[in-house]
Amino acid sequence: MRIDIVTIFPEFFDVLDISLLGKARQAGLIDLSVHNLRDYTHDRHRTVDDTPYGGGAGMVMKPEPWGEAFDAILPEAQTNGVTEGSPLVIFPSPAGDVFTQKMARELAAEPHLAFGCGRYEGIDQRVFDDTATKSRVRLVSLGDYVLNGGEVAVMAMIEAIGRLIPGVVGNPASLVEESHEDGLLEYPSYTKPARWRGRDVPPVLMNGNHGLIAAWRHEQQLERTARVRPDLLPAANSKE
Ligand code: 6GU
Repeated sequence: MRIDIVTIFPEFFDVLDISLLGKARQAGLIDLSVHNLRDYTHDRHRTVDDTPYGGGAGMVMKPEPWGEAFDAILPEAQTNGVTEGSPLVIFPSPAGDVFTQKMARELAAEPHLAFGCGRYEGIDQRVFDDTATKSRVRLVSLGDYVLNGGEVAVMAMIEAIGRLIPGVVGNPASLVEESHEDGLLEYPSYTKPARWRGRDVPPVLMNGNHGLIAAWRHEQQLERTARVRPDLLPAANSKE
């Protein structure tokens, strides 16, 4: 998968050199490029923002650097326009569709994602409208709270998407058994020692009966989900 990120803080993404995603990049499974939005400005101060038309607090990101950045990064979108195969451009925004494991799975199947990280009070609306004439565009939110900019949101999305790309996670079975993959929260896990600070590992996990263990784990998942996230239960019952 190819991933492009446009940001005024390219250093934010230095951590993508390490850990699982760093290995995936070295292995050629993820081709990731980070672009500095200020490289697409032409004034001495490399200005990316200005005051809002109509007034109001804060600054708005100017359209011109964004337009030039996407023209440079998405040449195929420039020529072909919006097609099935055009790159998917994602703008992190509290005004977007909420990011879920289901969305992560859909995005992991895309050959080319481009992320535009906004800062300040937002990006001039015409950037979304213009980009949408050349490529598929989606606004995506992490949830109902406010971040200062899209960088941390994009980092979270890339981590969730990247680990679903075939080959990135060494043991694909570990993807199946985690929270949200079956619509339920994960069951509790234990390792050695069998007794720690007076607490025993549940005996069912020690008896080698895999049917009983699976049933206990499923029960734990249901109990935990009902207690912590009852909103997930109807979706889990009507599984895709
Ligand atoms: Cl995707 N961006 C920003 N700036 N704030 C957010 C968000 C995204 N998701 C939740 N809050």
